[in-house]
Amino acid sequence: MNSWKKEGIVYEIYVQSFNDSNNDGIGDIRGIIQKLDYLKGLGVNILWLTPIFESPLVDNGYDIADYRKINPQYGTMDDVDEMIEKAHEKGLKIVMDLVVNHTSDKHEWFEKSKQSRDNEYSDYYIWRDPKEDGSAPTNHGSAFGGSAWEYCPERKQYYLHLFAKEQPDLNWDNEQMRKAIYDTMRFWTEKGIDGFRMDSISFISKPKEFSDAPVVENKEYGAYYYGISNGRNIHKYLHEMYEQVLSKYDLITIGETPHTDVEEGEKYVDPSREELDMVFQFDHMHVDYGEYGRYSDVSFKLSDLRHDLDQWQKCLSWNSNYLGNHDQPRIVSRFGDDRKYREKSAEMLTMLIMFQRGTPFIYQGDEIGMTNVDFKSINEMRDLEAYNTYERFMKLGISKERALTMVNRKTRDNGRTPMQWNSKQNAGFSNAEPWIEVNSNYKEINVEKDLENKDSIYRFYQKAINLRKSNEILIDGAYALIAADDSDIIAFVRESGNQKILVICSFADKKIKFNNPFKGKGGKLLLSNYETAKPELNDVIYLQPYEGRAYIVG
Ligand code: ISL
Ligand code: CA
Repeated sequence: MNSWKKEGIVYEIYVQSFNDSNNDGIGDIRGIIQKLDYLKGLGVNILWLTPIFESPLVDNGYDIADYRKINPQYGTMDDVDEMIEKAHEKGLKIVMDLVVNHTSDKHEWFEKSKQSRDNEYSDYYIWRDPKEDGSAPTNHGSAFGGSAWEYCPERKQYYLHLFAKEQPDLNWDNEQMRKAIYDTMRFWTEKGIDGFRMDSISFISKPKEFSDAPVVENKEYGAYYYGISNGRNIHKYLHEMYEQVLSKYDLITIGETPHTDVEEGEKYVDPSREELDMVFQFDHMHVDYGEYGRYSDVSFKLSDLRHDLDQWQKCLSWNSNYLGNHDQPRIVSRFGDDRKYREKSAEMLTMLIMFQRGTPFIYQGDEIGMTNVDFKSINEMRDLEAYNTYERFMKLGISKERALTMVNRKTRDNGRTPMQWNSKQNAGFSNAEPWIEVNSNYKEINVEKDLENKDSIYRFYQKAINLRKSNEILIDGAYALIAADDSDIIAFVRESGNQKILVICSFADKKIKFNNPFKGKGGKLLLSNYETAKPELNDVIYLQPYEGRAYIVG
């Protein structure tokens, strides 16, 4: 992998919630252009934008109707060209979201495909005959709720949609369709973008014959990914994509691979196989699943989080290190403490992301410690997944109160509220009413405040980012977990040549003791989120609540 990819620090921009330049309540491309200096100042060097393409926005743009057109609510193609140019002038790379597991049902391909069984596009999607009784071909549920099959009267067949019914799945076994996707990728690459984040890529290769999935307790349907995740031709198609497109340019590629284990994960990123640079794994996103799956009132166990992260650190040639994104709750609320120790825990968490081995990913707003929202009712939420889940909970007879608690904790809307720029109207995001309400804590938590304070979370992120960028051991050094059984700590060592860096992250809300495994060797403090941390490395270390420390050992 090229050095810029290994040294890169990625910042994810959720476009509609980042910055609104024309005051219509929706973030846009010119809004990003206005903030490029802010992003450069933070120290990140790769920007990943969630989808900005033509879309009816059933799933906030992950339902694309035209891969080569910009959704007017975000701006124009000229704006995009200008953004790419200005970003490059400032040394920032641009990564686009490639959503090719499915399109929108308003995409021209689907509109034609659904018309008949024998036109040029008939085979671009996954069509199957009904069962004899007219019901859906299998019991697969969609990720967002309901069946994954939708009946189409024109063809008298069902089509598959792993997500919303407005997101029909593409048929990757169709060569013409694959070529059309590769053409689209070339189109964007010729425009000068620097990489792709590939949405739901582990789902693109479907089985020839679908079969019913086992149905577990509390579920009406079988799992949406059953027999689908990492399907029979997945690696063949990604290698083909590599040969036809990726190998011809200097691009960074990040595959989103839900329901993928380490063995399968390594296949995507093993450089000799020529597929992708890195993947987003999901094991550590499952640590707080409950009896109804993702939406739960269960808290994570540190031992699970440590185990899952460690597995991927140990087994993959290269990782993408993330704790949150636009599909997840806020990291400080989920893995830290968003009240008393909000600042300290937000800082400790970034040390974990920055100093493990792999490319670090920051989600917008995490650099100021933005928190989950206390939604008072389901009507304040915007995400279709939240609505569908709440409805499912009602059907299951769960109390309204508990249903709201579970959806509140996990709704993707937690991460989607507008970026909090300052303490003025709508947090400085827009003069108009935003498409989703601003978190009510914006007067306390905002960029302006953090920029004025030399001890802020933002300033700490800058320090951690600078260390990650300038330190060869942190970039490419080997990784090894230590203190694997500690009840409060994730600690590990990075090593290169005869130099080591010891990283200790405390998840305790109290003061705790830690025995230095490198007794008597001495060491020098590289970073801590507490001023009380001593510059030298002692044999016994006392950590403050949510303290993170890094030492150069030896
Ligand atoms: O938990 C999940 C769904 O409930 C995930 O496993 C999901 O499959 C995964 O996060 C896929 O997400 C991506 O594709 C979706 C889109 O809604 C998300 O925003 C995107 O990140 C469909 O395009
Ligand atoms: Ca706007």
